[in-house]
Amino acid sequence: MSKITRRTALRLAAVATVAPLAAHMARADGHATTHTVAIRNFAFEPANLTINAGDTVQFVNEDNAPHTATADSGAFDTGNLRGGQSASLQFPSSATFSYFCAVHPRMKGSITVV
Ligand SMILES: [Cu+2]
Repeated sequence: MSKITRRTALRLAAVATVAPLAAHMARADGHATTHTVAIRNFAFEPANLTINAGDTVQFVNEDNAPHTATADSGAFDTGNLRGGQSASLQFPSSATFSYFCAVHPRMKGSITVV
């Protein structure tokens, strides 16, 4: 084996080592999940939810009455969800959100993103 050939072989070995790591990282990103918050009997269920950054929360209105999930801070708002409608929101980074229903402000919930 010449020196050049040996160096090329080492470089190929390094690439082969990096590739599986990259694949593993891609899988780790794929762990983001979707959580469901049911809006049922004029309440959010669960009312308090903790999720990981990157996860998605799907609000599903199971009532006949319209509801919203509206952040106190204005950071998000599903808008009016009629019975049977849903809205999905992704939460990319750590934060805590208190939210309420704009139609029935006594309906309250929170999402903690860790
Ligand atoms: Cu409501």
